[in-house]
Amino acid sequence: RYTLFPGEPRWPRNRRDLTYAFDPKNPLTEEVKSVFSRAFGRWSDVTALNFTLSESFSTSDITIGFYTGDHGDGEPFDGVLGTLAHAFSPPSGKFHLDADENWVVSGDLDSFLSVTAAVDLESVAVHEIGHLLGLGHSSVEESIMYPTITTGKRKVDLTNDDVEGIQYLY
Ligand code: TQI
Ligand code: ZN
Repeated sequence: RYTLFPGEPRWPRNRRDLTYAFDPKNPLTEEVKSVFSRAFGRWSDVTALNFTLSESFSTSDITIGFYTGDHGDGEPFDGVLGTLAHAFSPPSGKFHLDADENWVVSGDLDSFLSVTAAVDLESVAVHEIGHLLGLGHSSVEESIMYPTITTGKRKVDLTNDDVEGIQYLY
């Protein structure tokens, strides 16, 4: 079953259009940006929420960046594997990814086979966006919010459990 954070934090009712922006300190390719767009789309498909890419990092609801090691929020990254990314509950909007991971963007099987400790970016993004929106971890093994991911595997489809959780909140 899905869980929520203590106090059930969520984005307020009058904020159904949320903006997201990428840290201009690490320029990303259009291909990488499109992975995040798809990941947001999986959640907007099942809620009244809309996510729009903004050019303004300082004023966006959700801010996304890739960082290494200690990046100033008291939760340092740890190199390859271990912590892959973290996101904070509403209304923080902070979504940080460990730049030291071997992120796989295209998602095809060959890229997993040829990359050591490959981590699928879209799978992690869908999970972290769940946290950004207020979902904790789920006990349902197939769910996006289950607290384990297998390296070299892709898990991007919301399960009924994920949908029930997000539709409870929004
Ligand atoms: N990052 C953890 C996570 O997102 C951070 C975390 C630990 C956390 N406990 C939490 C966040 C409680 C919110 C609430 O779960 S991680 C997975 C998964 C991570 C883990 O780098 O370990 C995914 C990132 F679920 F597969 F284990 C992405 Cl998909
Ligand atoms: Zn998690």
